[in-house]
Amino acid sequence: MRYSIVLLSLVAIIAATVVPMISAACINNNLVRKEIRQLTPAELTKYINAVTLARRALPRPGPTQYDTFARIHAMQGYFIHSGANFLPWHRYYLRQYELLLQSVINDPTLTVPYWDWTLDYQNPSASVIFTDPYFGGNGGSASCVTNGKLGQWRPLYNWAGNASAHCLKRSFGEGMSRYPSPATLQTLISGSATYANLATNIEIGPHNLVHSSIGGDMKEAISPNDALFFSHHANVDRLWANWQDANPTLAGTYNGKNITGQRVGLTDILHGFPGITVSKVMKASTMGYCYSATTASAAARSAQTLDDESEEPLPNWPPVSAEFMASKGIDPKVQAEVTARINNIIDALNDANGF
Ligand SMILES: [Cu+2]
Repeated sequence: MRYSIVLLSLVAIIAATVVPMISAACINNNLVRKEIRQLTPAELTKYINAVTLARRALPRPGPTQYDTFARIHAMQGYFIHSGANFLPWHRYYLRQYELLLQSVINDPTLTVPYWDWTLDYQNPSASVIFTDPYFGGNGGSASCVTNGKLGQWRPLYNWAGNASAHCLKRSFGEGMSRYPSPATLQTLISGSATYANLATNIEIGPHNLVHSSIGGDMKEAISPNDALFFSHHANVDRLWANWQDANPTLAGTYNGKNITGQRVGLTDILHGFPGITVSKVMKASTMGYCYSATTASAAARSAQTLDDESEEPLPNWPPVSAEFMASKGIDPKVQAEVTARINNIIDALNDANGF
């Protein structure tokens, strides 16, 4: 009897130590990344202040911290897209941004809020995200964004990473009408049987769609010029973390190819981050953060008119433009193969769902 109690406690201890290793769920002391509409007014203010501070001119001449950080993405642009390393690279990059913001406001509890764009799928351009308290709206004359606490900003670098100060630009496109519903996205994610499938499904599907539909800086290699980038990518990262949670046996797997054609492995170094291997970013929990569940977001839901009864058919993702590919140095042949695959997947999902 006594023995079995000890055994039971041992099992409990093992379970308690093992579970966090495979889960990004919010347990232990992980910092919680919330949906941006779940932030309290004080939390939103803190986040905006941090971004504003990272964008302020420094006492020394030269770029702001924010500009420099955005340029990292432009410089690595070719290597970190259209391949398996897309998810780990952006996970690490996003975490470094979070640490940067923490440092400028001297608050290690700050987290980057994610933007769950599926909550806005019925009319993304009318989302509260694009209003003054958040990121500001569509660009006007010359595509310049003129409102919003995070929208009024003159980034320093252009798509090539050269100094070329300009207004922050957005130019909403027709892709705005094709954001996936929560159910559609869920089907896409849960239908991804391998890591390689998942990475492609997320990147070529909704990830590219959100970037290209917002347009302007967001559709260039210098997309982090727009603070929306980080909340968009927090959501992308959340999809990977959720998939890892839902598939414990696949959570530690990393496979597929990079854009260069190279087969990937856990010991690969993340481009531009010497010494940082993919294995170091496989678990959100060991990186110190986790994601809140969107379903807990009463505010987000109440701001929308979600109707679970009338699901829209699965969208056809728009093709990536030649201009977009050129700006990323993407080989159109490789892109065509990937696009064909995603279309097949979408078609198969449509069939399976009777649309
Ligand atoms: Cu990117």
